[in-house]
This record gives sequence, C-alpha cells and structure tokens, in this order.
Amino acid sequence: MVQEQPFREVIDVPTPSQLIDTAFRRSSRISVKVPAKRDKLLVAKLKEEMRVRAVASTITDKLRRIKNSMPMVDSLHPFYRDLFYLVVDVDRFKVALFRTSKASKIVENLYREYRSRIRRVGSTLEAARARREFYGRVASVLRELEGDLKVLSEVKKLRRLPSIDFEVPTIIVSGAPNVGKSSFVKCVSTAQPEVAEYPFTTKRIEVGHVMGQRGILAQVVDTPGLLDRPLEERNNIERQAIVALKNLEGGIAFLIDPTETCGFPLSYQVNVLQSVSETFKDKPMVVALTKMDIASKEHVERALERLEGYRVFLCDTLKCEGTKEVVEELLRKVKKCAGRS
Ligand SMILES: Nc1nc2c(ncn2[C@@H]2O[C@H](COP(=O)(O)OP(=O)(O)O)[C@@H](O)[C@H]2O)c(=O)[nH]1
Ligand SMILES: [Mg+2]
Repeated sequence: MVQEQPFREVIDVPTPSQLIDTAFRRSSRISVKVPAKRDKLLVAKLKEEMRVRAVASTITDKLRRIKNSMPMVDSLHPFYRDLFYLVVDVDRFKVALFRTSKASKIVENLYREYRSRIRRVGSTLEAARARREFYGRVASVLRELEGDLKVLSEVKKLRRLPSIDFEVPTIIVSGAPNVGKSSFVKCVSTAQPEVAEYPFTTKRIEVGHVMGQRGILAQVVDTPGLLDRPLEERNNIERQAIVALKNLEGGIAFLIDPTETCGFPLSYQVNVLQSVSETFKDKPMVVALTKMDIASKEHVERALERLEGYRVFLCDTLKCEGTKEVVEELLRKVKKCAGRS
C-alpha cells in the first residue's frame, strides 16, 4: 500500500499561554468604525462582542487545525506505527486528542453564552466586565489542556521521516563507516536521494529509488551512522528506532571494505555484520566487498576466509562495477522469501 508520510502535515503545537497570548493580542487590535452620532453603548457592546468572537475563533481554529494535522494512529503502517510509539504514549495521545476537541467545544459554548450576555448589558462597564470574565474562563480552559498540548507537540518530531513506498522492496545498505555505502546508493539509484530525519538519533536517513523498465523496482535506504556499528553499542531508544526498520519488506546489502582504508579492521566489520544479521534474522542479506579497484588479492582472500558460508559479491563503488548485481541478487532473494510466506 502506498502511504504518504503520515506525519508531514503535523503542525507546531503551542503552549496554552502562547495560544492565549495570540488570541488576546488579536482581539485587542479590533476597532469599530461607526458614525459619530451612534449610540455609545451600542458601539461598546459591538466592540466587546467582536473581541470575544475573535478570541473564540482564534482558539477553536487553532485547536481544530492541530487535531486535523495529527495522524490516524490506527491505520499507520507498522514501520511508522513503531516510530510513533517511540515518540508518544498512544493512550495518552488519544486522550489528548479527545480533550482538545472537547476544549474547543467548551470555548465555542462560552462564546455563545457571553455573546448573549454582552448583548443584554445596560452599560459599557458591564460589557467590558463580561468580556474580561470570558477571557478568564477561556484561559482556564486552556490551562487545563497544558499536558495534552505537550503530548501533541511531541508528534512533530516525526515530521521529517522519509516517505516509504510500501509497494516495492526496500534495500537497507549497511556496513562500517567509509566502506562505500553512500557511493553504492548513488550507483544503484537515480537522482538525488530524499534526505530525511530519524527520531531520537541525530541521524539522517537517505532514500533513493532503483528504477527498472516499468518504474520503481525498489528503494535503497542509507542510514549513515545508524547501522554501522554493533547494535549492542546503541542506547535503547536508538535500538528501537533501528528495529522499526524490520517492518520494511526487503533485504540488506552489507558492504565490507577489505582494504581497511575505511579505518576499521576487517574483524570489526565482520562483528558489525554479525550484529546486523542477528537483528534482521528474517531478512535476506547480500554481502559485498567494496574498493575492488585498490584491493589486493591478499585483501580479498583474507576477507573471503572470514566470510565463509556467505556468498560474497565484489564491487567497485567508485566506478559502479558489480553494484547492480548486488541489487539483482537481493531482489531475487526477497521475491523467493515472499513466495515462501
Ligand atoms: N578506491 C575506492 N574508494 C571508494 C570506493 N567506494 C567508496 N570509496 C571512497 O571511500 C570513501 C567513503 O565512501 P562513502 O561512499 O562515503 O562511504 P560510507 O561512509 O560508507 O557512506 C570516499 O572517499 C569514497 O570516495 C571504491 O570502490 N574504491
Ligand atoms: Mg555515507
């Protein structure tokens, strides 16, 4: 199912005092132009009524827009759902949405009540008093909403997650830093990858598309700094953010630099491989050696020895040699897995 990134429209959620300030400021700018001879009391009542209306509509509009911008939790794809659960407590979120709607209705009712009160007063002083009383009651309704707005304001952390096309397989590119992951993504995907953010990590995530003759064949995801060291070294929340990637149908391209010019010894790179394949047990994986242009025969032999049991591909990610074969093999494996289940 193709799903638009469900958090893209999430708007900034203000605190109650920010919301109150905006509303009151807007209403204080209201002026009423009337012919000089008109009744002073009538003009004052009109003005107070307009101010009350401005406050009510600023607040109810904002609360409605906040609510409408929030995702439909129950229909989220598991990938997005897991990340959503990392950011907010879902029960608390549902309560917050409910209470936000309710607060909006209360403000609406208060507006009606005070509008008719203002229409009935007999002096300008009373009109101003009614308006101030309305302000006080609205402010206290919003203050009650403080915790709820705080919960809702967390959701925007997911605004910059990548858009995933769930109709095609996803190839996750993994391997130690500097082994050639970004170069690999550039080789196999077209155009600029979409750069997005991943919550609770300072990490970005890049999504590129592999094109076939009949459109998109797969998407390649590069996770700089995420899947490049053993998972045991991650804090809990980062680990969960990584584990959410399990929800993406597809496989893993694991790159190893046998020349060690990446700065990481072969043994370390193999540790990362073991940790990643343990985490993504159910996913097909293809291992490839990079930098074949500068790798010696000894480099390759030594690496193959350490990788016994794996079928290993060889590539040059600078000249893009052997990279397409890695993708093709992975897609074959993914298809086979899908056929089995
Ligand atoms: N000689 C050679 N250098 C490569 C190859 N692939 C990548 N590099 C270089 O290795 C460095 C790291 O590459 P990059 O793709 O950014 O690795 P990443 O950190 O895994 O994303 C860069 O300086 C690349 O130019 C390759 O196949 N051969
Ligand atoms: Mg990179």
